[in-house]
Amino acid sequence: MHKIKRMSKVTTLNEFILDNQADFPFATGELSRILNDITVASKIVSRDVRKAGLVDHILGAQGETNIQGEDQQKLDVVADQQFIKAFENGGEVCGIASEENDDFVAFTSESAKQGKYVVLFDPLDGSSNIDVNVSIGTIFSIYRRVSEVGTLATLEDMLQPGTAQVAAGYVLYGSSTMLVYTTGKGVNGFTLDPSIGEFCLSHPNMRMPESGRIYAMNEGNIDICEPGIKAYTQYCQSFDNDKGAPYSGRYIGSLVADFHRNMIKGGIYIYPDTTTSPEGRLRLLYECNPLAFIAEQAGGLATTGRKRILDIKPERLHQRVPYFIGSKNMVEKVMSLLIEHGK
Ligand code: AFP
Repeated sequence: MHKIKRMSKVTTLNEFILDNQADFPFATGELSRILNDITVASKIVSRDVRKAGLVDHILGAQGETNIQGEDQQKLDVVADQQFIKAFENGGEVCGIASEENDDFVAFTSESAKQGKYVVLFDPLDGSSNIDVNVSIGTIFSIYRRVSEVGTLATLEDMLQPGTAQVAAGYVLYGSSTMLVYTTGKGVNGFTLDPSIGEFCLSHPNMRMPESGRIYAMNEGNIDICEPGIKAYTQYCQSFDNDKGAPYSGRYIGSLVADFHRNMIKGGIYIYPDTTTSPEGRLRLLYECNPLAFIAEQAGGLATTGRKRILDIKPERLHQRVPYFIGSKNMVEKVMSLLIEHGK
């Protein structure tokens, strides 16, 4: 007799969000609806990302006019508009700030002014990888507004420290599309099943290994970094490190993809300040804070090399910071070498 193999139950992202709604701070269903809006927008962006090569090589390059005589827009602009539209129509969000736009946007409709949340996001990070078919991602961060409900969103709503985030996540458009998020109760990952168009729970309760043997850094910058960075890369390459053998260097140049790999395998991502970018390269609000929240929730660390990312009080929308994120022991090691070697 054949044994019937029991299939495990598939939990969709929507189901998961509803099941865990009671865990959210201020559980009224609004945050669930924002997460749902993000899900829908990211499915649309995922579809567009999958067509990127066709757009370039068959339908006409982005930024040009396609064969139907329509203007092709760059994918990062398309993604930006897609997310803004989702938030504007959703009714829970009173304003947004995006890496793509110089200024924040306060939604003006009466229903949006009643929204209690703001969302900060990078619609398509790693966009220089689009042309060469390498993974890219969306990163988002959700805060309660600090301004009065019923009014327009303000700059203060946007400039909150990372510790005030109520949810954060990323979507990775890789060999499959994944959405990973936290509401401060652990981290869960969902893979998009293209055949049914649903994100399904594939990585429950994600934990970042405490240590690893992968380091990700643009080493072309090594001579314009402070001496502690060189000391750390030499440590990574040495037989005298904690693993007794050289680590692997892996640098995709797409923060979401480098971070996601390190979340699963253990590792560190480094983007320090350099003499040419004295503040660092990555944006505190759109890239660093959301991933720092996720890293900490998964047992990892995120710092500027000297202090915790989530504690920084932002001064500007597009503020940049040096960034060290990943497995706890690895971030601590590089921080100790930065102190030992000085600026
Ligand atoms: P782009 O979106 O402009 O490609 O920037 C990507 C990014 O913010 C991050 O995802 C990469 O890790 C980092 O910049 C790459 O920077 P370098 O090209 O200087 O290594």
